[in-house]
Amino acid sequence: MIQDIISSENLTEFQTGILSKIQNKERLNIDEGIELFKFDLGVLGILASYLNNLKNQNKVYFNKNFHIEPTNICIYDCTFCSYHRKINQEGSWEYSISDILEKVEPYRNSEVTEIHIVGGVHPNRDIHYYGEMMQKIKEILPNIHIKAFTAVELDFMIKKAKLDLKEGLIKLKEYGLDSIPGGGAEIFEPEIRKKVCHEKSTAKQWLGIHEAAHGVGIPSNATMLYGHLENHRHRIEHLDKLRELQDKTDGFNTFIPLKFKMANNPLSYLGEVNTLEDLKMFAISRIFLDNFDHIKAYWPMLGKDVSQISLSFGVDDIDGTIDDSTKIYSMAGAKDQKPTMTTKELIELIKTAGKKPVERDTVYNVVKEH
Ligand code: V47
Ligand code: SF4
Repeated sequence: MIQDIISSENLTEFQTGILSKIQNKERLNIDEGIELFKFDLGVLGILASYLNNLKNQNKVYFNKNFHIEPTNICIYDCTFCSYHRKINQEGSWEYSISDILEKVEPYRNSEVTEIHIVGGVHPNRDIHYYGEMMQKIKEILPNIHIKAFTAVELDFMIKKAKLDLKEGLIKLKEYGLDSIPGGGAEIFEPEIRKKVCHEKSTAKQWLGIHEAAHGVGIPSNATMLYGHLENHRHRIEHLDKLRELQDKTDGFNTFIPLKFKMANNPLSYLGEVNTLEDLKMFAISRIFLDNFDHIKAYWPMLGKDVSQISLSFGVDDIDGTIDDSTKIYSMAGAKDQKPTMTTKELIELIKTAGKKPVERDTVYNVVKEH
């Protein structure tokens, strides 16, 4: 198939070399990664599907999960964020532990395997507060996997507790933290990072926290926020740093490209990139990140239709049931204002794309093949 593209397409010598490398499963360098954006979308789809098929065959993963967002009060004010508020500002919330337990209670004895907990960086909440929250959640749901706190939240709460990174992560693990979601990575390039989230943890800190987590047996996810002020080089350099860390630790479960959503934030004037760009981003992530097994399309952000199409562009995971429990994307203008999909709908979405639905747990153990 790749050979057919090489002989039929009007390609430069550089591009033909890239295709040969992909065919021989050789790693692409940064310049080659950037060049991929010039390829036709159909060609990228074929290349990404070829590589995805080698890793995951026809399988598409999903899980049964829900989110808790304990607070949207945040000390930072990232310019892409529609979600954060200051204390007592209209639209802010800060749930107490008992409020949170009330939200968890309905899932007692359910088949949900994961709870995803992220929120703003609240100035007064520390590691012990969140520790108690996790312990009490596990009293209700003893077998649940807690995937919680972006590296930015962790950075703050660990420093606030005056612990070093390793001690803080070990403490959180003792409290019940099982893995770390991918948020807070945004874009690593320092000049753009300054413009979109100038005060919060640097790229080096984000990578250092994930490396330290992997070192103490806490796996994590990785993300990249794209479609704002960055260019293609910044995106590929971001992927390159993730690929480098994955070589070192093998601790990332999945990579999730996050499309910038424009509503109600200071970067609204930028608009949003189109679906073609989204699909290219998914395919290129699959091609460039040769040491990541999974590429996730987060459906509450992309919408159900585009998530389904992304399955032909290297994606093998569409996250979970969610259960209308996240506000990050609805507040930023996502089409689905109350994101929830039943297991039946998720299975249907995957099957109608010609793929095999596989229910997984957070670390990709198979729960059930459908
Ligand atoms: O770090 C915030 C992003 C992230 C906007 O690990 C925005 O399984 C687009 O990381 N437009 C938090 N993106 C969410 C996150 C995540 C989501 C789903 C699954 C996983 C996982 C992790 O949300 C933030 C930021 O990059 N974000 N505002 C916005 N307007
Ligand atoms: Fe706070 Fe996260 Fe929003 Fe930045 S993206 S302002 S850290 S809630």
